[in-house]
Amino acid sequence: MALHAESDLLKLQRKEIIGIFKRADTDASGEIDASELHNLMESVIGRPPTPAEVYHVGTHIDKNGDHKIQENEFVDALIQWLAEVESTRLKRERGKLYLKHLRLQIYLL
Ligand SMILES: [Ca+2]
Ligand SMILES: [Ca+2]
Repeated sequence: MALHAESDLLKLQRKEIIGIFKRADTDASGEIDASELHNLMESVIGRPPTPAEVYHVGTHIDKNGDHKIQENEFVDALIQWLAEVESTRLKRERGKLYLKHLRLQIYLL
């Protein structure tokens, strides 16, 4: 499904994500390198990430393979991640609703 226009929420998310990117890019090079990614992950997960974790996240976000994260790569990855989180949440809620419906059916039998 193609997105015709970004929702306000998405615009807000994009702005916030760019803000996170700019804060993570501590030397203002316009890219997040491995050590900046390490620091960003530490602030997110509350402990220093292992080199494997940094590598895993880095290669997932780094689409052009230059071992650095550009702003568009970062924004795309986080928006996709947020969308996945949201759809998982919706699925779970739909599941709960289904269960409620099922219980009601059983009750009415
Ligand atoms: Ca940088
Ligand atoms: Ca890159």
